Amino acid sequence: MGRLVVISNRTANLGKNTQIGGLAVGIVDALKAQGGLWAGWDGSVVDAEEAAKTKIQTHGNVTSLTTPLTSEEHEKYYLGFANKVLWPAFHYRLDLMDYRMEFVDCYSATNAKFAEMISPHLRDDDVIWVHDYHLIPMAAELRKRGHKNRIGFFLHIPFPSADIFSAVPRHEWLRYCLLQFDLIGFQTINDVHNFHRYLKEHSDAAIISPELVRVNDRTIHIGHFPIGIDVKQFAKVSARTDDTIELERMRRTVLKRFQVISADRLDYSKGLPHRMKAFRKFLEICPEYQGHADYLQIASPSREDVTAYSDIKAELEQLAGAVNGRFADFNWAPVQYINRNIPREKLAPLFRASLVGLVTPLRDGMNLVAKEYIAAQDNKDPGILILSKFAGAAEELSEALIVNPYDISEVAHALKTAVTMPLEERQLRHRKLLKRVIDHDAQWWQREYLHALQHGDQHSANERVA
Ligand code: GDG
Repeated sequence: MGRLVVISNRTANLGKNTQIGGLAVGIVDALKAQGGLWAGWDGSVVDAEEAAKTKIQTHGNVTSLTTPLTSEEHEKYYLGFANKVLWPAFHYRLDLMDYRMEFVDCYSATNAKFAEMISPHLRDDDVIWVHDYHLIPMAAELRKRGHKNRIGFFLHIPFPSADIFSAVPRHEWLRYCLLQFDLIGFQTINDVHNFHRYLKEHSDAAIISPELVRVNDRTIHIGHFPIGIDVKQFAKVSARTDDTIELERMRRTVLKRFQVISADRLDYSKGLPHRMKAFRKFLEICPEYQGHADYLQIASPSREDVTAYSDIKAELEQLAGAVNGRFADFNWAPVQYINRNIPREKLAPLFRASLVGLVTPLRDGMNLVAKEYIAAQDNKDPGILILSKFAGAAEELSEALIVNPYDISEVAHALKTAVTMPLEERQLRHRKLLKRVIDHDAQWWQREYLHALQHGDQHSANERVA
């Protein structure tokens, strides 16, 4: 078996023993098991001369290969085409798309720069796994440099409907690039269907079966591989701070107070203002809970250089202030809004201590917070997950209270249902949800994907698409 080569926009610091998220956990495990290379941007922005340098670091059998970006690449490739064109469009926000020709040129050139960095390090039997919308042209760039390796792509965000994708400038070129991969992996069955429909309507690719597409002399495998979390690690961290749990139990039973929690990057796709309005509506329709319901919204800063992100931040802050202004009393304020990154070891016990996990993105590839919230509960007195039907996770987590995040009143009523749900029903739902989160964890995800990539002809996961 050859080495595994992972290419992603950002790489995790392999040398640091920090708590890392599900995606990185899955990838690091796979790299360590197989030995290999992880290549990408090192996160810094420097002048042109420095940005041409490659940093190589080796940790055991894994080597990391990173490069900085120039300020032009950062602005046009990363903030520009990736985050002002592809991100909004793939999340159905064509209104926020800000397309400029120089963005796509720089996006293409930066992919070429990464390929140039990686190319001399590749061996013929390496298996290459490329991640996400930043790197759609990567297989095409590597093929140009003569590499015939198996190259797979995994899209972490939704693949939108055919109409939306065809509204992305240069979608024909993006399609050409996608079809240079050997395996295209999506999060959900819905994404796979959207991709098929787009190919049917906008290309002459032959769709042989749900999991096979043929273009000229190439065969491309398609599949869905719902990403998971490191369940054991998350459950361990969440159980660590028993004091928090005891305090919450006391709040629930003695003070009759409970907590509703949300934690997201502050991104317009996550539906934070809609959710805040739903909480306000809940306090209106259930006045008996005024003084008893605490809503904790953790919103970690994200892409603050993009206007759409600063706009959503201002809107959320205004709303949180307005809800508190209207309902707060001398000894209670309904909304606690934190616009900072909270350490992972604090996040997990907070999930565990909250009666409701409110996860209502307007669109999301998967949403790991939904799975983390379930993993953090203990079955003696588990909380309830309210989940958007537009999160990829809703395909798997059907025992959550599934809501339309645009319908403020529906979400408010789901909050009421959640806080009045009998213990036995909460336990039953939690047992079923936890099983699914455990069955499809981060390790399962990487194994399924890599199996399909390495043995393109007998990929078990793709058979589920039928
Ligand atoms: C993309 C796709 C897909 C959040 N706040 C804090 C914090 N978090 C952690 C969560 C979770 C992660 O960040 C967020 O993951 P999501 O899946 O919810 O969302 P994206 O960042 O948009 O990720 C998404 C994912 O890729 C994987 O394929 O699921 O659909 O959009 O782990 O816990 N972590 C810490 N402090 C915070 O304040 N430490």
